[in-house]
Amino acid sequence: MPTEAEWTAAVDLLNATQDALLIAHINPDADTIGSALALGMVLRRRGVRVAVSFAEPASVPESLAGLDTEGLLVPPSRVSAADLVVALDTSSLDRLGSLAEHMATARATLVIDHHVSNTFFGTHHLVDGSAEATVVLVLDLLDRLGEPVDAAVARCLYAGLVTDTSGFQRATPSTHLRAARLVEAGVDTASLTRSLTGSHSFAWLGMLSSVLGRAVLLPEAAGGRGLVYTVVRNDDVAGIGPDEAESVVDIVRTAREAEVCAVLKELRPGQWAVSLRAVGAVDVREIAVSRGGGGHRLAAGFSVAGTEAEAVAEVLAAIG
Ligand SMILES: [Mn+2]
Repeated sequence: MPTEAEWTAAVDLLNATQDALLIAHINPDADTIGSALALGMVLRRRGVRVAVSFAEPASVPESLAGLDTEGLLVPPSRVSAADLVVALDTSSLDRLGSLAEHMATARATLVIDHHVSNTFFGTHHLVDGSAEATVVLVLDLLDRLGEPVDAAVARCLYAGLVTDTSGFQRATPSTHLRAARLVEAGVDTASLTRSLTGSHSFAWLGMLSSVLGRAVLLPEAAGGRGLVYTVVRNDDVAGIGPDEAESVVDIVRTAREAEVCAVLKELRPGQWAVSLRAVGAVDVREIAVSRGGGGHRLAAGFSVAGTEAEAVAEVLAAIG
């Protein structure tokens, strides 16, 4: 949890800035984009020059595009040096991709994050590994800045909250209370949740059919707790966009016979992103960290290189 001195220092930084660059992590999710846009909207209302960006991929995932109601997102090539750089939901410098260079030239850098693996790579930090989402820290920061939360800001914060808690399954009472505040501020929860996680192109159904058809259950794996895994090949997602594969893991993990779930997604030939999920006792963050990745106890990921068979073998070896 941040100390009072860290909160005060962050508030002082934001009160002093005229020029802020807010950076989300590569392959952005709703927590990092929602955090950056919410803080960006509030700073712009104060007259601060604000840009929000992320290094890759080239465009914002369709499910998140609707959060940028004020046009704050800027492509990385159009980002210029800023007085204050804020990194959101980002555990280490490499997760900023090519935008990491702006951390070196800023007068001050503030890291706002909830990953327990955070490497404290800024000049200032608001890091709480027990927070369910980075948006929780941003909301508390807005309160300390004395800024009201309007409907547009609340929408961005709610987006991070509902996704990082898997639809509030993992939310504490205080997080439910924060969510209630956001709903009171005017979030249309049904339409927002549908655009974030509840709607897909028709072609997504075909992709899902192929990918689920090759799912494998290994009841003896993960120390006898069971593993279910599948592979998303490049041609499975042809024409529907790679971020549409993000939801596969949430379906595969519903298999009752397995406490651990893995989905291998082919980013480009020979390069795989592995998403891990767990219920119960298995700490998938430990598994991911052992292979150079990271995440949280019940949701983590890492990368592997090689053919499909090699990638699967490495994942099976990592899980045990
Ligand atoms: Mn997060």
